[in-house]
Amino acid sequence: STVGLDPAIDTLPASFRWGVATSAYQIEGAHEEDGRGPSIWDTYCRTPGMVHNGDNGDVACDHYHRMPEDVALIGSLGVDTYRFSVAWPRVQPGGKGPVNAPGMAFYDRLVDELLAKGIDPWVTLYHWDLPQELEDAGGWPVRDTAYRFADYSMLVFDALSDRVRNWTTLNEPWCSAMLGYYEGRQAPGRQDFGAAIHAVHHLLLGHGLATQRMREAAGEPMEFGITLNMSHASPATDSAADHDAARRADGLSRRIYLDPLVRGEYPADVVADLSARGVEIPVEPGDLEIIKQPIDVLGVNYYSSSKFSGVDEAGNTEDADGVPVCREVRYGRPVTAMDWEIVPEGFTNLLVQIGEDYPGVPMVITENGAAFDDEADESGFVRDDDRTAYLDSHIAAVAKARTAGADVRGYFAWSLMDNFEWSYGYDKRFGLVHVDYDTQVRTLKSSALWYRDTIRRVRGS
Ligand code: GBH
Repeated sequence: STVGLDPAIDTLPASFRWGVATSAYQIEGAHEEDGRGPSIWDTYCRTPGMVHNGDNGDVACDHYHRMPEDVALIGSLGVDTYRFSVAWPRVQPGGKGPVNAPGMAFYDRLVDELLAKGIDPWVTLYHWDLPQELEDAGGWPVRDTAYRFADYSMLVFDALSDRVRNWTTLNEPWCSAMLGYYEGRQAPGRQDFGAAIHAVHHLLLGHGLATQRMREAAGEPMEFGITLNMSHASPATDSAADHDAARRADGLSRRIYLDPLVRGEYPADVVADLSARGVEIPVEPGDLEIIKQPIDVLGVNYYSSSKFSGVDEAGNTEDADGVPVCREVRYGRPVTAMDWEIVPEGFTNLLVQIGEDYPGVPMVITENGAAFDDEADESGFVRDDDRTAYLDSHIAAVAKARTAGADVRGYFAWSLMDNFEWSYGYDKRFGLVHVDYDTQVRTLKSSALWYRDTIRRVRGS
């Protein structure tokens, strides 16, 4: 490849873990097979106007039927770990009750296939596909959903824990709560700030309950954790208003999760800000002890960073509802196809900041990657130097954070292959592997070859 290798990458240790990641609804398809029930994403996709081009995950990458071929593909990249999610509606079609054996059997086969290829399975229990019946009963804003999640987690744990050692409870609870219940940009598409804050607490409670029960049941040492999407929030200027906006942005996106998880308390400033908006976090006695389970590994998903201002374009510091302004301000950098700015130093700063604020919590990058406007040639090959450059600068950013003291132990590229990019449908491609959605043919992009070579080089093999 003509894209260079940032020399910082050479400081990563040979023991550093390398992987690729996917999630169930984004790749599996087979939406009605083997007793799978509907999830909030099936419903959201069928709601006109919610997903680009009216796309849905009915077929996606047809991974459910092509799993052995896909595991071979993962093997060809030379990674040591594969992060995938289990679809709750396959395991419990209605979100409760006994295991749906044919659905669970798919993950059983997947784990066996991975182990046969020498690839360590890394399970995420929830990547946004809540069984629709649980949403009909109130969804994550309702406390009972946390208990349902713990029950579901134990079904998966019982089936796979003889072979799986890496367990992530939730992927990006911020997205589930804020995009799902406040902004409405993801399933279930509600727009109620109070409901979203209730969802935050019940997601965290579900994480705590599930982790407690799995760890109790584990006969041998395993790694339990949660994955958060985070960015580095900095003030747009040195003004007090902008500093306060950055504090509020960081509070609602990062500290409202990490403080209860690691310290067993919600941040006082965030609680005060919420209460000024008439919203209380529905904490019951004992909840915070349950949420504060030891975290063996914190998953960090990073894509971009922005600055924040406490003043809007018209000079106001409050919006029409009296809510303090928190306006995103761009760095002015090149963007990806998602229109997200490319800010690798925000990644370094974020990881160093987490290491300083929450010492003793090892981290793994569970997602990092980018969508670009790929052009496949007749053979399906994509020469994606832009993606390679993104990966290069961001893996280097991780290496720099390690040098500065952050305890980061591994990196997963998002994503193994092009897939269903939620409300963007199939329009946005994040894969290291190109998928032709007409033929389902997979072709390694040049970024995949670069990633494979980089892993080899760091391992010294
Ligand atoms: C991840 O979410 C998901 O885990 C994964 O399933 C998904 O495919 C992948 O990223 C790519 O999107 O939205 O304009 O305010 C990442 C979600 C992306 C949410 C960045 C916050 C900030 C820019 N995050 N986003 S914007």
